[in-house]
Amino acid sequence: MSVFATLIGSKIIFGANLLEGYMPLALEDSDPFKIFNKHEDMIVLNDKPWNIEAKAHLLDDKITPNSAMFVRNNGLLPEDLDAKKWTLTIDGESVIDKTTYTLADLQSKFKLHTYQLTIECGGNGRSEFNPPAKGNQWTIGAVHCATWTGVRLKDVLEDAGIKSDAVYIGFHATDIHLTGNSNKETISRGCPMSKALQDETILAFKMNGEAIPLVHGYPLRLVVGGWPASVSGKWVNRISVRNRIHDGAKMEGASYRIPCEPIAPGEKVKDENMCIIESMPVKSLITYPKSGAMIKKGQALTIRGHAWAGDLEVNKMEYSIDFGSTWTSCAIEKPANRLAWQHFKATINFPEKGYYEVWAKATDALGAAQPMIVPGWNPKGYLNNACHRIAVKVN
Ligand SMILES: Nc1nc2c(c(=O)[nH]1)N[C@H]1C(S)=C(S)[C@@H](COP(=O)(O)O)O[C@H]1N2
Ligand SMILES: [Mo]
Repeated sequence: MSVFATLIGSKIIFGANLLEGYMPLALEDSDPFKIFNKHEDMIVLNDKPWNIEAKAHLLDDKITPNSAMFVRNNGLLPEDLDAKKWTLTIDGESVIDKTTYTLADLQSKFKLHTYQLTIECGGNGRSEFNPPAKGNQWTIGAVHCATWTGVRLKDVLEDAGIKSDAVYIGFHATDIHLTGNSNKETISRGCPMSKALQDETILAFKMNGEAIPLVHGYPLRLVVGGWPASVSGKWVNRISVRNRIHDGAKMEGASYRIPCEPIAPGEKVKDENMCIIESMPVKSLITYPKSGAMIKKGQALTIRGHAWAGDLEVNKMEYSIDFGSTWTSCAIEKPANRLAWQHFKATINFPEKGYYEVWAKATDALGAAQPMIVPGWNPKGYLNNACHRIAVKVN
């Protein structure tokens, strides 16, 4: 019952008397747009678990508002969630002192930091792979860059003490496995110490200046910008410092892994030849105008959007109106901080009346550019960073 209380935002008096399967009136239409405060143009891919994606034009803001943030849940929302009683435990083979903190401890003991962090689901763009890959058929909308406020994971880990053999961290969370089995974790992933100890890797209490919305990890979330969003554990109550690569749920097999060497589409790969995805590849999105824009002949069109490149910065942003034959530079801003997406714009003049596509291509600091077509097929359909395009008609 108590997940209802969390969603309604108020204790249900006499809730213990509710019959099993009874839906409180307040949630009767169980409208995800209302429950989660999402924009009505968001697309619900699945409701058990909730998976909701954005459309490009909804991501136009420099800092993504909750209303346009995609939702990716592997299990069911946590129940009996009480922030006042919430604790975070640091444990694992490679912690010196297993330590438990309340949220108040974390906030009073460590300095608060605020960063804009780009988080993209490893499966964003999966819908374009052929042969198709199973899983949520994300198009382009499983990415966001919100402002997160919290304490550095590094400060907390150093307070508990890290042994010299530490190689990885793994998060544990309180969401509920789809089977309802409380011994099973929905997802428990992590990253190497080098990423865990970066300044921008934080344990956040706030998103865009307010308490984190329930579906995005209230009351405590690990935020690891630039890496597959699956590393950014929601509802985190434990972080293990490991002396080996973390082996939690969805770390092994083909989960969030790609073939270490490229393969042919549809080819089978042995688990031992699959490598963990780390920094996400360079990518960009045109957020204005909406695909299908109509303009008048002689009218200039200013396009805008964002570009990001995992742990790297985006150095160059270009657009093409001739299906990739020639490219013209866009103006691109510096990131607000490391791991924040960068904003671009360009004003385009179209030579004559007719149908055009505007393609956008970002290049990262090491010279890697987005491919124009879907890149390396892989069994789970990760890392599609093909150029985004929009249709424009000049009348
Ligand atoms: N505890 C927990 N953390 C989680 C998940 C989850 O199911 N449970 N999903 C992960 C995945 S796969 C993604 S893509 C992001 C989605 O974050 P969002 O829903 O805030 O956009 O959360 C990650 N953290
Ligand atoms: Mo994800």
